[in-house]
Amino acid sequence: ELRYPDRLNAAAELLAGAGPERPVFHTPAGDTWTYGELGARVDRIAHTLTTDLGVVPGNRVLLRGPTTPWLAACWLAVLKAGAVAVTVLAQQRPYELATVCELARVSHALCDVRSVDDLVKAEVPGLRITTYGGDGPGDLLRRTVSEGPYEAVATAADDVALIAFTSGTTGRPKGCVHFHRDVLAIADTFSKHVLAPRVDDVFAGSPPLGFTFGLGGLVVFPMRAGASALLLEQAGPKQLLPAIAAHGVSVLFTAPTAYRAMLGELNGEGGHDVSSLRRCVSAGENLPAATWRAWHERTGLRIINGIGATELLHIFISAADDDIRPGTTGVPVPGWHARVQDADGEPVPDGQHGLLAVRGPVGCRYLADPRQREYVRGGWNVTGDTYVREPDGYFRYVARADDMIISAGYNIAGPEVEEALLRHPDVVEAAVVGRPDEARGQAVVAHVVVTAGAVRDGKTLRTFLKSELAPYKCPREIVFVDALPRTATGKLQRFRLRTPGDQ
Ligand code: 3SK
Repeated sequence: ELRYPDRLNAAAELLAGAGPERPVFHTPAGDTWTYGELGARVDRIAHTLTTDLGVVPGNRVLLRGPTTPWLAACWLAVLKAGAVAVTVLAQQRPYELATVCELARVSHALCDVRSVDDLVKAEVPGLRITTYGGDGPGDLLRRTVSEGPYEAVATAADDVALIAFTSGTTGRPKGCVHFHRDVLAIADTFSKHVLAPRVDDVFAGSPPLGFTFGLGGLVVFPMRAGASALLLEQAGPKQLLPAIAAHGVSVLFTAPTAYRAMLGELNGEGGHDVSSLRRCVSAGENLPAATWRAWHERTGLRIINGIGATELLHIFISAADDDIRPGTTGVPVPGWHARVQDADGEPVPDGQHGLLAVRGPVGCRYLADPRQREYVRGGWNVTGDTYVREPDGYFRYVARADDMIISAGYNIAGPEVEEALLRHPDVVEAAVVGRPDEARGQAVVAHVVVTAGAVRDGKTLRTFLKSELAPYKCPREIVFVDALPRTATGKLQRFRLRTPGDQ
């Protein structure tokens, strides 16, 4: 069982992870920040927050920007000042940002100057926005009036540190509330026992810091181990592969789609040196055994598959080294318990499909949302995934139990895309589903009914959606239909839309 002192500030703990001369962050341009430099910058930002911007413990501060050391420094400073970091993805659009700010009652924002336009357009009443420069502190430090060390606010271990947003199945984003102790618990369970990081490890990967997969893998885990991370603003397979060789990356975090794309590159003419890698983590969607085998054959590396959730902050089922069984997710991470149960919460026998239920050091706490009652049942977190526990105790993924679309590692709620479509004056009905897609796992497909006489123009609708939604949520295909398939009682039959030509 994990035990933490009653007073615990996660940022102060992470900053104390290594001596001041040790490297903590690297950039693709070749800059390196040491723990000492990071600590000094975090202190200056924390001074700015409290002295200049009037932030007090408990205030919610939105963080927005591409993955850079400055974004990580802002996150640490918010926690060090006892405030609550509210994280969003850099691609989120004004409507989505306004919703998040309203739900989390955000008072301040620290925003990369390159991502500020949409936040301004969100027109959040009373929001105080401070920008930092793309590759420097910008306004953030120019405003600083106090210098010198900043004493971390003596937060309680179960004071709120982070509200991480995830798309809900009904389209209304859900804020997942996490404590200071939760931030350390993900490092002291999955990272410590499965990754077993070393001080000279260099972490890198594709998930952004606005996604807890990335926040854990690129900031919390390396810092808890006194190691370092390469922070990449552009982290597609084409950028990851050369960066691995150039920076000696040893621990890689990405999604199955990226492993498949990297295999394509590795098997192509250019070739890349990936010999520095010793750990490869895959999460965000199910990792097919074929991808695992192809990667192993090409690189000799055994991918660490894992299932995590924003609700539970990071990975809770996984396996390491020789314990890895391709085609399964693994076993509960030390500190976690898992079982497969039926809709009434009764455990089902091994070998049978059911709902995955887990409990451990981090629990789901939705911010003022009745969906809490569906996720946490009888003390178990019911993740919405259908799983089988094999007789040898390994957990095997079957499917999502609800209508979430998982495309290229992103969780997308069909109803959220439908809501955006319905904001277009010509759209009368919309149904958005995920269709099997070789490259992405699933592709977002929208079925749309337009008003009589309106032009069936997919291009116009797509342009409209781009201003309403993050690009990864925008449908790959828009199908115009006369009517949506419904039951006699008027309920939408989504399953009939998932196979092309079935509607
Ligand atoms: O949502 C996920 O799939 C996930 C995976 C790993 C770690 C964290 C998260 C949220």
